[in-house]
Amino acid sequence: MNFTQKLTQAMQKNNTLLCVGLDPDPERLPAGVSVLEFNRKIVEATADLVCAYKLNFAFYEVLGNEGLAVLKDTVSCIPDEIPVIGDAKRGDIGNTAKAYAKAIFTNFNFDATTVNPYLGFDSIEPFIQYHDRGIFVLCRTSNAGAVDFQALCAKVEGKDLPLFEIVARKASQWNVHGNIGLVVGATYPEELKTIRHNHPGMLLLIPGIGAQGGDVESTVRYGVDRKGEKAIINSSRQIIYASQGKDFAQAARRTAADLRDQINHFRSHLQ
Ligand code: OMP
Repeated sequence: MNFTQKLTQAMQKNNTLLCVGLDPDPERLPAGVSVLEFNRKIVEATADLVCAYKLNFAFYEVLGNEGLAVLKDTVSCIPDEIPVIGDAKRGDIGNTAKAYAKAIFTNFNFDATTVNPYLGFDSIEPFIQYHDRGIFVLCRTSNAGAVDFQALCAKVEGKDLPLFEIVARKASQWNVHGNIGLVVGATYPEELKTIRHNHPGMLLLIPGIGAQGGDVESTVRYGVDRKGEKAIINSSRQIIYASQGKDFAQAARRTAADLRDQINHFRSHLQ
């Protein structure tokens, strides 16, 4: 089964677009709980509420050698039917990109990853060659600095387009194997609306809900496709730190269930 099939099955089985981000910060974990135990308990408490998990490499790399083992062990403790996104945001020359793709997809066994398109097609191609995996191209990121480059306009075929739209167009053209999606931040609803409108069939990974203040209603209204699908809505800190006490896993479950239900409420009220 390829990434898209696995994702679609998880979305349908759990009736959800929610992705929980496993971005553990040891300073915010309950006393006496290891990073791996924390992740495992969050996964056990939320696996029936999510369509995917996303693990950002930074929170594991910062732990040194042990962190990479925890990253691998966390992937192993996620049920097989739930896709796992390795959020590594790689972007480098082709030869190096080949090693990055192999590490992410074979060493760590992720179903999908995030890539930075700044270096162009040959930096993305080694990832796309893994036809059964998903590749999410950074398009319009959720942070304040997104405007520094992504909003700049350039002329394409006689038309002035913002860089994020040029990235979206290129990613659509590169999507010959059907395994490419776009990362679009929930904190930029107008841009999300434009991207969805121009690329109705594209799978979107949408972070920025919760700690970054993205609005759930506009994220759903503008982010999903006509059938209320094709969007993975990620929230990390809001869910995993819902409580920093012993009840952290139950609190994460309650917050995840609440967010899933809010998302589904707005999905059922699409015009
Ligand atoms: P929270 O803000 O805690 O929900 O975490 C958001 C997660 O999504 C982090 O892992 C970010 O690195 C990631 N992210 C963004 O926040 N904004 C983006 O534009 C892109 C990503 C990403 O690629 O996942």
